[in-house]
Amino acid sequence: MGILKDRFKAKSDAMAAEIKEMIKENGNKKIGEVTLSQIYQGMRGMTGLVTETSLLDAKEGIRFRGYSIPDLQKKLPKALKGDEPLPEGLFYLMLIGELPSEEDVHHITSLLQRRSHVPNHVFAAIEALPLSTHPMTQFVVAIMALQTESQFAKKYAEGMNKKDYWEAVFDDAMDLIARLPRVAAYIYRRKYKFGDHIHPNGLLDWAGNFAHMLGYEDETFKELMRLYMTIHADHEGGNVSAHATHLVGSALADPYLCFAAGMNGLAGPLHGLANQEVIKWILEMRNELKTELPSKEQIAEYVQRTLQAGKVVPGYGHAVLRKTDPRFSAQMEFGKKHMPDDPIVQTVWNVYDTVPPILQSLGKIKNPWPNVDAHSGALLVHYGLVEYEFYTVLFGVSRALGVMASLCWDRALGFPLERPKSVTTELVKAWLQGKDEIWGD
Ligand code: HAX
Repeated sequence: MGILKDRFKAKSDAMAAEIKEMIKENGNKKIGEVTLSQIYQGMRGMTGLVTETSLLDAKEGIRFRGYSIPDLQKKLPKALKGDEPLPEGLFYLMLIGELPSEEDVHHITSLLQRRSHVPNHVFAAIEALPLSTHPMTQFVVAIMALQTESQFAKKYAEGMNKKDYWEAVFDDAMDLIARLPRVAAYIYRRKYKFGDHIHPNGLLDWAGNFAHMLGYEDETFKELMRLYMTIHADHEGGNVSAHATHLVGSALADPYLCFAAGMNGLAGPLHGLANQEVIKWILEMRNELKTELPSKEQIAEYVQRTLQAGKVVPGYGHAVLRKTDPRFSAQMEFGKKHMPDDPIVQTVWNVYDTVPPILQSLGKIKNPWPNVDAHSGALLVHYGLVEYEFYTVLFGVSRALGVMASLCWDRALGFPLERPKSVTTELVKAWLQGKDEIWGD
């Protein structure tokens, strides 16, 4: 079957048996309570999903299979002369649950290279859209056009045995991850570089080749892409893109359909689109104040104006985290190492000094600290990637690693259709009056 698939099969079979036993023994044990405010307010803090690939702690931030971002930077294989982890290694870690060797990572790089062919009709579908179409819309259209290639959809139509679902999902997941950089680079070069496309370089790693196809040959930009693709890959299961991918997958929609659903969620400004909103907000502030490097006083005043206009300060706050996002910190370290004097990066740091106390003073915000999106755009602008409407596509390419690894696990563990119960406010009111029996079954 192939080394990676064999290993995944062995791991997931063992895990499936363990879970079956665990449910048999403990299936009726309560894992938490659900409050009325939780069902009205976005199910915050409600445990309702199992996701193996990563886990978020409110104070500590993300851990991938137990490893923090600094751990990944130390322990995952790197490109030749590089310092940042290769995202292929993170994918291996999320899929198999163990750190990969250099050889494992090279194996994934070459697997992805071999599977990266994008059929012409996908480019034709992109070309059919007006140039003005938002890059995320182009991205989703391209993913949907790629769905013609789904092994899962084909085999399901032929009557595949449910024991084989995981394998077809695995194949689609690998193909999709392999193809996304080419699709994303095509969208970028079409919209912003007069359609002057760049051929893939088969000698490069997945993220390095993506940087190359985007048209950025600077070695440190390639390093940034490796870091970027690693830190954006996964954020446990409840965030909108991961949850949407998982939910749609539970109906046995194929991985292309699932990923397109996840990307539609990522395109929302409270989720992934926040990365474009941050840089737009900073550029508008600089324009309005007519300075490249606004002072902290000027930033504070601009923040107040944003809030008074009934808008959020993009890049700040989080539904789970209660401290500075370690993904923000990793990017800040990158900035300090490679571009400490760049005014846009310094502005991000000045905003970091200014915003949290202001948000805190409002008294309603649970987390006044920056998230991943507060920093990413400034690093890209430094290298000349200024077309901020494209930023969420970069996020999306990375997010495929996590949500596709999870989808493989979902099918290997035989997770069923996801279908929580909903109620009406009328029913809630009756329940508050003690008419318990009307909850029904
Ligand atoms: N600026 C202004 N107000 C904010 C705020 C911010 N950055 N963050 C939260 N608030 C407000 C909320 O809008 C809410 O106000 P109302 O009660 O008037 O509706 C109140 O503070 C309480 O919100 P919360 O409980 O602290 O936050 P939520 O869990 O509801 O929402 C969000 C979390 C990330 C959506 C929120 O903090 C936000 O809108 N942030 C700005 C957008 C952003 O950066 N999104 C990216 C998040 C990370 C991510 O997914 N990246 O892809």
